[in-house]
Amino acid sequence: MSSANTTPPVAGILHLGLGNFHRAHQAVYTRAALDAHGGDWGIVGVASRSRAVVDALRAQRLEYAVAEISPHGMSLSVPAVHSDAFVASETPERLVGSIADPAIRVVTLTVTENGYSYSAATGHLDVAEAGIAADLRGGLPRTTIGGLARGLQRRASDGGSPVTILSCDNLAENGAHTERLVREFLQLLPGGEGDEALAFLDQAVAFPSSMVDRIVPSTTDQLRDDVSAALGRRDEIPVPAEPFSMWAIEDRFAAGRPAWEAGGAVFTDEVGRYEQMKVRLLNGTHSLIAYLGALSGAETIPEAIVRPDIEGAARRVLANEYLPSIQVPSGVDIEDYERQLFDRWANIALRHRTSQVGTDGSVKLRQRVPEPAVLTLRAGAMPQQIALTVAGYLACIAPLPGFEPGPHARAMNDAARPRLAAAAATARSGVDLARAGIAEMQLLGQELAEESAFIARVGELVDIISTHGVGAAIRDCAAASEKSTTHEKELSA
Ligand code: CS2
Repeated sequence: MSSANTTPPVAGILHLGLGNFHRAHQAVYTRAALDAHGGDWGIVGVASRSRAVVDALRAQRLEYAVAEISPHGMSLSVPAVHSDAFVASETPERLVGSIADPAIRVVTLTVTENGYSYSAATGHLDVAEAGIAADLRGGLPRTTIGGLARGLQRRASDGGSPVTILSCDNLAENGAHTERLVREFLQLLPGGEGDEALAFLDQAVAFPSSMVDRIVPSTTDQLRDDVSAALGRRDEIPVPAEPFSMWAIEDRFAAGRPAWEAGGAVFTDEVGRYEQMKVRLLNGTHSLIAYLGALSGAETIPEAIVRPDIEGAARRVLANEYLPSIQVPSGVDIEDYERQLFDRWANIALRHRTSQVGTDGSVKLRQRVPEPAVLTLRAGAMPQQIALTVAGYLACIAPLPGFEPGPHARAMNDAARPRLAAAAATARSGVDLARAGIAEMQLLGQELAEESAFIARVGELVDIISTHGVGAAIRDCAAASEKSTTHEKELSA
């Protein structure tokens, strides 16, 4: 076990989103950077609302363990990189002040796809969201984007020292996306109030993109007990994580950065390619496994992927629908990458729950599904397995009357659930439900909203799942994919 010395490092990073992912990913790379090169790169961790992690961190001298879990066992490390922690909703003033603090040179974010307050339909800032509307009216910010904008306004007027805002969430072009939302917020402020900050952004603020990857489940009581026993002291907030970890970052920092490469991070101009590869191949396929798995009664991803029908669907979506939509980053052996994905999903010791991956599908699918689906449609084929993923999502979140999706689907949280459930309650068939989610609510963006054949196929699959079960829908899609591959082969023969 590696354990750092106990003096908290001096802070240079403010991190928004103190969840498990940050603590098993960026914190570990930062420990490696500090060990290799030193520097004032301690992290002030900010939780948006919950006190749980902040209280525990403070009670544990700002330390916790990362438990790397594989079928071969568990190994522990203690990153000890946090220099303080607080809750943004309790002290929004401190959030604004910290973003403005010149000692902070990098602000990192893991606030999930859900934390960016943007509209799935347009990709722009969702001004109808209550938090954004309130933040635009003034006062202390409640949203991440509002907080960033207000903090950057303060920083601009306090001397404007350069800073980098680094998104580490599973969003396409997450740097540009974050910058666009912050700018939109500032542009919407009345009377040119945001102008000074906008000029500051032009000159001294960088928003590089990054691709992050590590499967990090939720913490269980069992893990708390196991880790505490191994450490010989109580740890209330250990984080379980798979052995695999990857971080690809665009090297565009306004005021320096930690030597994260010491932990294996890759600095590259091809972050866009890494993001697409990861968000589609890993996350897109993950969603399919989660929804089909939950509907099949699987509590965890490994229990789902050992089912031959789900593994088959996962292999087909990956090879036929996601892979053709990406450009592989140079130096990545894609066959090896794919092999690793299946090994990672099969990590039975990790107990990654289908309900965790299935949560927030309304914002996650928007990132994973539309472009590959549209590309397949443009090439003249129906993206069968993507349609199946979306049908699985709808069947889990908004089951048609009389259909019981099971406890793992019921455990998925999703902000779109009430609206989708209302549509399901009056739907005459799956197509009505698919139309409500894809065309009316535009959960998958504007382009797919107009693809009536895709919507019809999703609806048909919802009906098959509801009347004959998820296995029948998987077989139906497998047969349809088989037919179109044979047809393609005949055409090219
Ligand atoms: C998962 C991701 O919950 C999900 O939607 O697909 O959290 C996934 O485990 C990580 O992105 C892996 O890096």
